[in-house]
Amino acid sequence: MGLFWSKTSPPTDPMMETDWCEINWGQNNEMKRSLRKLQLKNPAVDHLRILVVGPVGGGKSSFIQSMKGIFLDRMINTACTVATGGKSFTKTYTTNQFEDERGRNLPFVISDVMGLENGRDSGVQSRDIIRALKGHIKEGYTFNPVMQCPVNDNSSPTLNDLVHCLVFVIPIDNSTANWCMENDLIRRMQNIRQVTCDLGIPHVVILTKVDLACLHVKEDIKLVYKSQTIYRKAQACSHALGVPMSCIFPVKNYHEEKELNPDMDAVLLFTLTQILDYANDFVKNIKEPEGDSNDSFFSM
Ligand SMILES: Nc1nc2c(ncn2[C@@H]2O[C@H](COP(=O)(O)OP(=O)(O)O)[C@@H](O)[C@H]2O)c(=O)[nH]1
Ligand SMILES: [Mg+2]
Repeated sequence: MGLFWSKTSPPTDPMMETDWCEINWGQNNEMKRSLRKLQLKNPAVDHLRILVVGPVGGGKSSFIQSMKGIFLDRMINTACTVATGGKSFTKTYTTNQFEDERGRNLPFVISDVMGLENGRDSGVQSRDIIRALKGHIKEGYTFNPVMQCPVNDNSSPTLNDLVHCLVFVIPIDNSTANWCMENDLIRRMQNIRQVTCDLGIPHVVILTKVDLACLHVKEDIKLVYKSQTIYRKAQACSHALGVPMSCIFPVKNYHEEKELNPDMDAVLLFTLTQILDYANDFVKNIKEPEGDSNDSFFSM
């Protein structure tokens, strides 16, 4: 385990012969339309809830902001939401809603938490993430790295408060990844994944900063599923976290661009479509608890 990125090849590796995943380029409007009209598979659920977790500076907020921009069909200002230093900019449990360019709400939300950090007394505590998964953390709760969220913060969560798909956001550029992927952080993510598995909540991994990991991809995002460098990092991540390759999605977030790029949008929209499909499959089988136990949501 440990610094599993450091053994990776230089960023100018040759391309693979075939893509390890096919993206339908040029279908952005169709993908956006399907997501807007997504039929939720459980009538008691108003929206699918996605939770993003991962190391501070990994690109969680940038992923959310990129999605907002894509659906609004314009760039949005991220100066107050995206981190520039090593500390987490996001301190509260924040749920992001999405609307399209005509102001219509989309049938999903993405919740953002404080980033994971190395060391016991910094970053979000794993137990708080587990509480968030079960819907026990209220909107606006301010995370405290040295104190867990009180047990009764939200003692009677509804189906809409539960997390329907967990997304680990992991940067794969060498400079951030080397300190992000310390044993301590990997272990914490493995623990969170184990609880997610126990609860039956689907989860995926998004690999960010692919442009910094591979020069070819920086020049042409369409090569993202052809780059050997990115494929190997995805495999390393799959082994470290125990998540199958089919659930690992490399993306490039908007970070320095001044206008939208249809190929970047295609990769991001493809990824979101998969995540929401998993979330929608999950809600199909969940019911309101009958007794007092909040965990009975998960006894299917
Ligand atoms: N080059 C590049 N930079 C990115 C990408 N995603 C995020 N960033 C940058 O990484 C930094 C941290 O991002 P942020 O979204 O705040 O991370 P968070 O702490 O996980 O929410 C910011 O400076 C972003 O602009 C990406 O895909 N490529
Ligand atoms: Mg953030």
